[in-house]
Amino acid sequence: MTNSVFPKGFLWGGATAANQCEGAYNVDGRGLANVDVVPIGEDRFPIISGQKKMFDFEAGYFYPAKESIDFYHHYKEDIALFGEMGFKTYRMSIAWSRIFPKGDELEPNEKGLEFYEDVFKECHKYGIEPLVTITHFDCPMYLIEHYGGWRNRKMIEFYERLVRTLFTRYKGLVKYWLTFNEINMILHAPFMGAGLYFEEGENVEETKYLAAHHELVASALATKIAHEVDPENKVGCMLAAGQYYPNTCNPKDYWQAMNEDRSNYFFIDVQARGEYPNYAKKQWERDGISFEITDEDLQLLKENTVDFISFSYYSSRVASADPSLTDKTAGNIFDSLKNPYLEASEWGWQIDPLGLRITLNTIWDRYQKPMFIVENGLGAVDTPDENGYVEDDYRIDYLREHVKAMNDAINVDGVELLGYTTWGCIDLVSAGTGEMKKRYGFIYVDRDNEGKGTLKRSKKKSFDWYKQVIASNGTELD
Ligand code: P53
Repeated sequence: MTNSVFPKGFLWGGATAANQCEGAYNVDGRGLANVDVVPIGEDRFPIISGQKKMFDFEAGYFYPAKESIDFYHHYKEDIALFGEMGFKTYRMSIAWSRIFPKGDELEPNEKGLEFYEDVFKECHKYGIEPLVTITHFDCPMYLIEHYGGWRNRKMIEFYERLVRTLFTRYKGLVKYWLTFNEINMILHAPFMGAGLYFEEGENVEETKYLAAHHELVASALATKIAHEVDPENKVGCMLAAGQYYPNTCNPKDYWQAMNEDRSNYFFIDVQARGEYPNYAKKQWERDGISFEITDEDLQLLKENTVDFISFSYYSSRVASADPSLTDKTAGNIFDSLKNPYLEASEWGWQIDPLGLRITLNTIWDRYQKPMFIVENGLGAVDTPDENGYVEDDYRIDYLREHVKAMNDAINVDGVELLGYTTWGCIDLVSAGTGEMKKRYGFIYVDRDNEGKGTLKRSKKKSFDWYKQVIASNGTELD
């Protein structure tokens, strides 16, 4: 590592998502959302991937998002702790169904708007700049039941109404916005990413790309409106990133890795460059995929590219052209072979700090737009003492190595990076598994997988470590 100098004004902070922390699923007029009705347990994956239908709560299941860590009623206490750590930014998301409970109303729910206004004001008290994900896997259930989710073009109109409301109401309070969390998730967990449940006989691939097109147009439209409402607004796209490595130097493996990467970068190619890439158009032709793309859509995409590129990074991935190789990594929504050079977390996610540097460089080379790492961290089992204190050296080690990799990418390689928000800065519900015990936080929350616990917050060892990292602007990592 060379001299550690992070840019002045580098935005250190942490990240959460509404459905994974707020709870209060039916409070103050909030409507039901897709993210509410995904239970913990073995049916979770079939449901979030649109294979099993669950449009409401059913007996015999536990739904962790209903209460989650009840950030809705604890936000003052939680933001005070973020302030104590010295956060410069806090990434959080809006629950769409708090603002428009059904999704197709003409007038917003004032109670929902007030809640986020209070949250933003609370952040500013501590000098914390909010970074707001407009949609983090959220979709009102009403829009899914009555319109079919993002497969319906009408969704663009409802989303437009949502963003116009947010940009207008929060002008001066928020300037960093992300349109869709992990937009490539639509291909892997389409019920979670786009409210898609597939009927029998439906062309799944075509529906996914149709819904993706609607999200991409909605994202461009949001970017346009954000800039019109306030030229200070900065809008980013958001990718679940992680470079694919070829399993061997066999050119066929390299080609496979390149194609896997393209299936993810496809989204950012559109959002950052403003056009559908030829490789995708050719692929659709070969697969017989076609759907309506209007001239107006193409113009919106072209004229409204994003200001910056944000992404989550947990791990790199491995691809092979040999279908007989089946030793895959566990518990991750993205397909990857195991990498024998890397250690793994308790959930089988492989740990690769250099992979973060590689990913940062690849994205920079491809787009030359400022980047923002908006998720990174280690999901682990924590064992608190009687005061709720956790000696989480494993988490500190993970984060330290990733901060070093980020430093190398900035100072050795010259990439442009705006900030870094660690995932789940306070313990929250896992998106992939619905568990509470897969913890990422600097702050421990007393709650378990069955929803038992006092919800009491306490600092882990990593709390003071991160505080020091921020205070020293990334120079003191030990
Ligand atoms: P959990 C899979 C692969 C990469 C990113 O994930 C993913 C997922 C979903 O599991 O999602 C992001 O909670 C997402 C967050 C999520 C976080 O990664 O499964 O944006 O909502 O919590 C970590 O450990």
